[in-house]
Amino acid sequence: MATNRTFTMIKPDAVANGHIGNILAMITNGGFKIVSLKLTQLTVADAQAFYAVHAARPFYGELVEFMSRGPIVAAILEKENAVEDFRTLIGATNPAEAAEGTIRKAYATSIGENAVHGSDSDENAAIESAFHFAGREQF
Ligand code: IDP
Repeated sequence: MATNRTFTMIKPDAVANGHIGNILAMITNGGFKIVSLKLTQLTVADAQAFYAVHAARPFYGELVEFMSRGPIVAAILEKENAVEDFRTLIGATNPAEAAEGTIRKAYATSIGENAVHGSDSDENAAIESAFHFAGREQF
C-alpha cells in the first residue's frame, strides 16, 4: 500500500557543516510537510540496528562509526508519493553521480558521508519512523 510519508535523517556530516537550515529549506521547498522533527544522536548500538540490513557490507563498520559520531536531525515528511519523490530530491548515493538540484549534489562530500538519508520503501519508512519517533510525536 502506498503511503504519503517517508523518513529522513540529516546525517552527522551535514549537521556538523552547518547545513540543517538549508537542507530543511530544500525539503519544504520541494513540497514536503514536516510532521515530526528532532535533533538527536545515535548510539553505536542504534546505528548498528538502524543499518542492520547492511551488516554484511564492507562499509558497515565505517557507516556505523560515521552515523553515531555526532548529532543528526531525524524527521518524518509528508507528501503525495513521498518515498519516491524524496529519493529523487536527495539524489544518488554517490554525490559524484547525484543530479543537479539534489540535496546530495549540494551537500554530500563522499559516498559514505552523503548528507541525508531517505527511506527506500513505504515499509521501511514506517519501520524507520517508529525507530525514531513515538506515536505521540508523529503529527
Ligand atoms: P542510500 O542511502 O542511497 O539508500 P544505501 O546503498 O542504502 O544508499 O547505503 C546506505 C548508506 O551507506 C549510504 O547512504 C552511505 O552513507 C553508506 N554507503 C553506501 N555505500 C557506501 C560505500 O561504498 N562506502 C561507504 N559508505 C557507503
